[in-house]
Amino acid sequence: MNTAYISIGSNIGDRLEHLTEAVRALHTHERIEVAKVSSIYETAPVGYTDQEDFLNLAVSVETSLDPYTLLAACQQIENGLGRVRDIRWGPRTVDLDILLYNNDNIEAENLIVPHPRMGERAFVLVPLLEIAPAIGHPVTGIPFEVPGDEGVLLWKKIEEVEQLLLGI
Ligand code: GSY
Repeated sequence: MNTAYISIGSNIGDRLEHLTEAVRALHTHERIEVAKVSSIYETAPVGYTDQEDFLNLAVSVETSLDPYTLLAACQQIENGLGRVRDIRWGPRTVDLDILLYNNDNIEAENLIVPHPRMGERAFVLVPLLEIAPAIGHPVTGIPFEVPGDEGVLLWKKIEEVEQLLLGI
């Protein structure tokens, strides 16, 4: 079995509903089990800033899928929830980014793991470190540290999210 960490974000329409649907879709996949969910954070947009605030969370999954098939499953969930890829870094119904897959270092055309920008993004690291506090970079072993949590506000606490999304 493999462990992967996935960052999920939404900033269009019913953001909570989109996150909920995305986590449920992962969890109901026959070869993916969502093991942990973080709190949900409301976060200021990074990159293309002229857009609405996001809701973001991180999940850990146990999966028998290889990373590329996991990526395809994530993209299928995005497409199923109506994601249209138009503006790069622009608004999105839902976005699932594979952050880490075991301790693998993957540099393929369609998949880079660890996610190349995760070390600079508080909206990724605040939720990730909540569910994996001691996690480090698979190559360097250096623990990830949040580069200041400005623009990242707690929106729904982890206990409520666990209940909502995992029924625990
Ligand atoms: O890479 C994920 C999409 N995205 C986000 C996001 O999820 N949250 C915030 N706060 N900013 C973002 N910019 C992009 S692109």
